[in-house]
Amino acid sequence: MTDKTIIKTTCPRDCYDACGIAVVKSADGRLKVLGDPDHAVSRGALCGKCAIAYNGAYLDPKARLTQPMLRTGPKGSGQYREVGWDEAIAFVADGLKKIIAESGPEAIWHTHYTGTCSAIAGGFPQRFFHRLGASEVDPDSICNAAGHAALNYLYGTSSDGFDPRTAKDASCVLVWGANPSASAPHRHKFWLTETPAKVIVVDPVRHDTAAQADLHLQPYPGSDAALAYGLLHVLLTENLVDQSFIDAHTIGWSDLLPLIASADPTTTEKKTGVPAADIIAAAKLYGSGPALLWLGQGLQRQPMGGNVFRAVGLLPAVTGNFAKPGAGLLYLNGGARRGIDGDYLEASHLRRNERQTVSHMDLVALLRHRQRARALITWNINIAASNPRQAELRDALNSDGLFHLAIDLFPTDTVDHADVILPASAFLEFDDLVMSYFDLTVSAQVAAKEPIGASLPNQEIFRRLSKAMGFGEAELYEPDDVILDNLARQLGQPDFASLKRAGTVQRWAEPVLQFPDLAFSTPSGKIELASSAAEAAGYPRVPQPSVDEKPSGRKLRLLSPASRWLMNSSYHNDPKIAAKLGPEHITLHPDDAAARGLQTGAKVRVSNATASIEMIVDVAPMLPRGVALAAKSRWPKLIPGGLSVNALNPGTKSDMAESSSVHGVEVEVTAA
Ligand SMILES: Nc1nc2c(c(=O)[nH]1)N[C@H]1C(S)=C(S)[C@@H](COP(=O)(O)OP(=O)(O)OC[C@H]3O[C@@H](n4cnc5c(=O)[nH]c(N)nc54)[C@H](O)[C@@H]3O)O[C@H]1N2
Ligand SMILES: Nc1nc2c(c(=O)[nH]1)N[C@H]1C(S)=C(S)[C@@H](COP(=O)(O)OP(=O)(O)OC[C@H]3O[C@@H](n4cnc5c(=O)[nH]c(N)nc54)[C@H](O)[C@@H]3O)O[C@H]1N2
Ligand code: SF4
Ligand SMILES: [Mo]
Repeated sequence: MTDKTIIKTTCPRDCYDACGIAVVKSADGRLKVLGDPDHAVSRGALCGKCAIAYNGAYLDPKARLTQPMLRTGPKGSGQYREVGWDEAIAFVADGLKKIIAESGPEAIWHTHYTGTCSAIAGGFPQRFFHRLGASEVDPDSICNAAGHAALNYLYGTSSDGFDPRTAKDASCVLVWGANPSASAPHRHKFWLTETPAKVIVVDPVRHDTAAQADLHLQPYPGSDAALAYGLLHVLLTENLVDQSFIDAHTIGWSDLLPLIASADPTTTEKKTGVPAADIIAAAKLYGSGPALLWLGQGLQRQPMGGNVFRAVGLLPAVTGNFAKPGAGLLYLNGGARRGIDGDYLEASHLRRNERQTVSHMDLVALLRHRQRARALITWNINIAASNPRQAELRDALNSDGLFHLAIDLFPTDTVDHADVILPASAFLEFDDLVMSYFDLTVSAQVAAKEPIGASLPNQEIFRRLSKAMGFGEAELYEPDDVILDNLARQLGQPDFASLKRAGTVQRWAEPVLQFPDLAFSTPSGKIELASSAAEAAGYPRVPQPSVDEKPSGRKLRLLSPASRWLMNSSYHNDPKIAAKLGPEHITLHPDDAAARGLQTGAKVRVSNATASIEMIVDVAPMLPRGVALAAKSRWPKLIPGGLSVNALNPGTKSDMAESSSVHGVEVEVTAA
């Protein structure tokens, strides 16, 4: 077939999978974006959502932002005029210079997350913000900061996970508080089915991965620390702990013993709702040989998420599950695990002032404080859909006197409030480099088409802004091809061209062990089961076998994890995705539905002190009583009431790192 060319690239979404993509280009220029049949992860099929969106909204100039725009009407009115890049960039630079002169660069805030996880489009813009001296909304506080903080107390790192290839050597894989069937579909379909290991899932929801597992424990949300202690109790009484490993490589074991002693299976069943027999079975399976623990991000999005992570994170330590094949734990595998120099990518040496940060949980308060926040730059993020306190955030974004620049692919709810809108190019339109946060791979992102309209990749937008600001540092103008070659070399490749030819490479030819030399970057150099650093920061020395208080009265605990048809809020604007989603649904346990006289299909009001929205009921016995399930982050403006599930989130901080506790939201559900 000579009339078709195939370009191979990589999906850079915030997803465990990092699928290989084959873009088939016809002679007339039409594109088909498909899963690469030769790629070890995607094996010929993208997930359902990307298969639709990459052939739909992503390629559609009517759906995408294609021209820079300046606001002409009141904030939120949607009135803009198209301008050229020079005018838009000059307007932004003038605005920022004025603010710097009057209030200093700290009054300029930016917020970004993982719209694209590719290295340059995700990392290079930081060079501009460092040079500017801007303040930053702490990125991880919307997602996984509590888990990072907790694992750092325990292991001194949170981003050096197991090598997934080692699953062939494991006798047990324990998936705790993740839902790969939605959030990592190819791990659900292949990785978890191809390992010879027994699979245990711990999740309040009986999702597809839980249903497929050998054993599913279904605790009440927020009771996992107690459940972890229940497992520790059985491991100890069954002689399945590794005492010589504990003695050599951990500190604080004796502090744990009284807590473990009290956590017998019967007590733990009462605290968590998990049958004692299942607790015993799970501990025996986990203790039966080399075991992998996958700590989900959903698990720590809880009021006591840090404590939960410290408690569940004890399991591999007391069973000696490190430095051998088939053993380890994984939260995320960061770029540094592969040798990427983040300081080079982000040029952190350009910063001259101390970086100010706030948690996403405090964003509404920040934006109401006109002295502290005079400008907001949003890029790679859709706060108006993803953040807590949705209605108040919308008002705060609409307030006069806040200078707002939004950079996105699409006209999101966040973009709607901006003074200046700049169109970003999508990953199909430029070269970059992608690192899965699951596998220890490195992949090329390869341009398959021209940028849509006048759009530019993030990095080029920030180069132009640097120039307009009059910044002289060469780092701000380093071209993509030079950066890509430098990054490729850091990752053990001769250059980017060879990575492009290879597509995806394993960073290390053979599966690597986790903590191979059993050295830990904690204060003691050992695994800190008990942590003085945690204690000094106001936490208990050892994680506590505590459970969250259950909601009072008729309130339910609402979980709103990843939807299989959305990537966070992304793709809701694709009409085919919107049709798959239908109206917002809430799933109830049959007893909770009956107690409210509700049946599947009923329209309900879901409310709390923060908001009240309408949803449609599904009744299914897939949850513990007292728990309700919705899905995260639709675009508010695409919902009849103009508010999505995050309107209900009061933005309460978790116990560590001022992080999101979105799975701790409580609601009342009544017939509408
Ligand atoms: N209820 C509830 N809410 C949640 C969660 C939950 O579990 N429940 N999870 C939270 C979590 S884990 C996260 S990480 C956050 C995520 O929340 P967000 O970071 O807001 O994620 P997205 O909604 O995907 O928004 C990313 C935006 O980046 C844009 N984008 C994509 N590529 C590019 C690019 O190359 N350049 C630019 N400039 N823009 C680009 C996309 O179009 C999209 O609008 O949501 C949080 N919200
Ligand atoms: N399709 C799709 N994939 C995604 C995303 C998406 O939005 N859509 N988002 C991406 C992002 S940004 C992230 S951070 C990851 C997140 O992906 P995951 O790590 O899978 O996290 P969540 O989807 O928030 O929640 C996972 C599970 O945690 C469970 N959970 C909630 N509370 C508790 C608890 O107290 N105890 C236990 N044991 N389990 C609990 C939920 O029931 C849910 O099944 O997924 C990424 N992949
Ligand atoms: S979002 Fe995840 S599953 Fe879907 S194509 Fe991208 S990497 Fe694959
Ligand atoms: Mo996330």
